[in-house]
Amino acid sequence: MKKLYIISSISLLVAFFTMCNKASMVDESAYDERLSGGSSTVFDATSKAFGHAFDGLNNRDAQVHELGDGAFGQTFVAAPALINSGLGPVFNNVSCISCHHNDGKGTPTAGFVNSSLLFRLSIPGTDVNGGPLAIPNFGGQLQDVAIFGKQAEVNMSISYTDIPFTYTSGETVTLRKPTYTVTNSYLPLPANYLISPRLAPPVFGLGLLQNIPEQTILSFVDKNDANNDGITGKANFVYNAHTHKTELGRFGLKASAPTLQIQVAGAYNQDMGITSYVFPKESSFGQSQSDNINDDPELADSILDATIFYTKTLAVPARRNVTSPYVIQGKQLFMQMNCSGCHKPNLQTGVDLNFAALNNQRIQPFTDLLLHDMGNDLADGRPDYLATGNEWRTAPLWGIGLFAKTNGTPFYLHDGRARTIEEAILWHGGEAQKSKGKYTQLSKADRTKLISFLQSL
Ligand code: HEC
Ligand code: HEC
Ligand SMILES: [Ca+2]
Ligand SMILES: [Ca+2]
Ligand SMILES: [Ca+2]
Repeated sequence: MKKLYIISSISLLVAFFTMCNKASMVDESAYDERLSGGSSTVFDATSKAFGHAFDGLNNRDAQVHELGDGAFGQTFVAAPALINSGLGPVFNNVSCISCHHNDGKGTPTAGFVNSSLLFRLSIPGTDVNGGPLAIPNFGGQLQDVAIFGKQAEVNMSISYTDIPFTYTSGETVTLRKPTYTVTNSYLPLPANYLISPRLAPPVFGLGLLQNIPEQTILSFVDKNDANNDGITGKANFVYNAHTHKTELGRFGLKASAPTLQIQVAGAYNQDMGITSYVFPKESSFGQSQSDNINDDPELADSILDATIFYTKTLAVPARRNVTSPYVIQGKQLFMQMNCSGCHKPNLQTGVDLNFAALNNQRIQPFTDLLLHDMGNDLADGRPDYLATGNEWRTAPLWGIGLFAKTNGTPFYLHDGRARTIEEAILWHGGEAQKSKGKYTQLSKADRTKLISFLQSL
């Protein structure tokens, strides 16, 4: 019954959109705040909340999604093998799911089976396409695991330094700052190498983010800070190795992947050592340990396409407790402190006549998909196309209240240094300094309301 009611109010909304086609003209009273992912939002708040396909996929699409779901969970092994062959020779992990736990965020360990933290690598300068400059014999990513008989490029270890923080109201929090140590490098690394730690983010809702019109994202850029709120924002423009064009970057923690196709094929290639029609060369091609033979792609085209389709068609979980007074007041604080200057609550997707679930949807991703300078404390010091060493893509906040469910122990920020949402906010700086400053001056009661709101996402 509940579902029927939601569906009928959605069709009303859809009719409304088609009439006026402007998000700003939506009748707020007809809008259900729980529907973070539009009409295909799923009502599941368990550990499986991020793993559902859109409602109403036709039979064929539902089958392709299933196939992609299977592929996402497959463990690859070294060649020769009958199935899932071709792992490595060097890699970071053996399957998509072993980094994206329950289709959610990863765990920041280095060198262990469940490690979801990887390190991008380069030296200062740019390549012919404006991207990071790869290092001979290492490429653009450090693979810290190898198949039998080969050497991992390096071993990584992490240590944390505690940093105490005290609120205006007196309470204290302990933050932890990571330091990374590279050991057992299989060949010497150049002295000026740069690394960027990246923890696996969730993979749901990405078809919706891919369908946000480019003009919408670009309209958020405020290069000279005309409205004087301290926030500028920058779009990343990156090379698409498949179309051979420069395109708007949307995916990855520095928005350096233009499409899900590039992101997913890149993950197979770099994270697992699996070649495909998009990236037919091994990530280690040209390196001293590689056989440097360009074999046929290790992954069938249909499996790559199904995995891409899977990440495009994972639905977004609904918000919870939206009518709680605490949550409502927390949302007001979020808006008042201008967290929403970057974490945009409402966006409208473009036209996609093939997928009703993606077509003209009002969604609440809480991101602008732009890069922002987040200050020196969060900086990795490594540029990535137009992203500087201080810049990160605004993390979408939808689903953030479910990380503890999907991951057991939740971790936040690009490297998982934050163990709580509170710690994540306290690391904000740079363009977010004004918002962070306001947050630190809140009373304890107001901070609790803000966190209740974030936990409802
Ligand atoms: C070693 C861990 C690891 C493995 C294995 C891995 N990923 Fe990822 N994934 C990441 C990290 C880290 C990022 C962020 C990358 C960046 O910032 O460039 C990411 C990003 C993504 C994104 C973009 C999400 C966003 O919000 O922009 C998608 C989609 C994705 N991965 C899909 C996959 C698929 C499909 C596979 C299997 C073929 C896979 N990943 C395997 C760690 C991993
Ligand atoms: C200037 C833009 C900006 C503003 C303003 C901003 N944020 Fe963020 N936020 C980001 C970026 C960028 C990240 C990702 C940073 C990283 O991973 O290192 C982020 C990450 C987060 C995360 C962690 C998400 C995750 O999945 O790990 C939370 C929680 C968060 N912000 C909440 C807030 C709150 C609450 C406020 C207001 C007090 C706020 N942010 C203001 C840009 C902003
Ligand atoms: Ca391989
Ligand atoms: Ca490498
Ligand atoms: Ca501004």
